[in-house]
Amino acid sequence: MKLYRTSNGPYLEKHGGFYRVPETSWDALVKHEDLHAYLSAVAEKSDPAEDFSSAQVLAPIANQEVWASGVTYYRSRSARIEESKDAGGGDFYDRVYSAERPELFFKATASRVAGPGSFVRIRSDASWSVPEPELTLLLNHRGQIIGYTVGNDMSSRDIEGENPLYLPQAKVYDRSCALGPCVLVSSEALPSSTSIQLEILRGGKTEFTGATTLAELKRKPATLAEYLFRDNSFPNGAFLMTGTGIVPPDSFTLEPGDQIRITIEPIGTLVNEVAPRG
Ligand code: DO4
Ligand code: MG
Repeated sequence: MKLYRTSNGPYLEKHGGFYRVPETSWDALVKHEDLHAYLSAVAEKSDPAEDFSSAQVLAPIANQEVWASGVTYYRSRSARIEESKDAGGGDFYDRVYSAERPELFFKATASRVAGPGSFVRIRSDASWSVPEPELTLLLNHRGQIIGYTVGNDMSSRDIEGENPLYLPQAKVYDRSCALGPCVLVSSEALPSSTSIQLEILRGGKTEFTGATTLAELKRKPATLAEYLFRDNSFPNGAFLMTGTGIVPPDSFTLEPGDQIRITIEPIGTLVNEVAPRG
């Protein structure tokens, strides 16, 4: 069951049919006692809506904060060690990969998040920018996983590599995060065979492709969520990105006009374009 936030309000997709959701407050949906049961009842009691295609699909976020996990895949650990070796930061990444406590960092508020089909940005003062395709958890105010979406943790690798303390600047800026196209509403863990695919198109041609699976994710999503909610409350719930396992080669940097396509079945494909400079 998939939940979309659109310019016409929320829609539910079930067995190929789209249904309007009577509860129009996204925060209230995230806070619902049992979202899955509520949406199942909506699909059973209502007729499919014909007007979904006329609605603009928006990022599935209202007053939730977005947080992110770091160095949860071996590929990410190796890339960070390489990029920060001149700054003497490499050891930190190795240590956090093996430590019990995960790396969690603040990523975005809703105003910084790009929805499906809209622009993401690269920083004007960065020279090495990449997308990070990440399975993203939707957590309710109790810290329970109530769904999954596709996330892009846009990152400035030169700024991050210059000094690990620059991480917030490398990670948090306008349109540095994309979420969508929907929330797969489920509290079940996704199978380890779940694949995450990244394709970057430049001038309509494939410039980079990469793939991984959740089998490569070192930490359990539920453990990441548990750490985020330790002594930290989220009255409207939160999104938690689970880290990247796909890193383009060091020679690659994003350019304005690049199209970024991230697919996680069974959620869908999140497509964004890099905004023109300025
Ligand atoms: O430690 C820096 C950030 C790592 C990250 O964003 C990732 O592994 O996905
Ligand atoms: Mg990341």
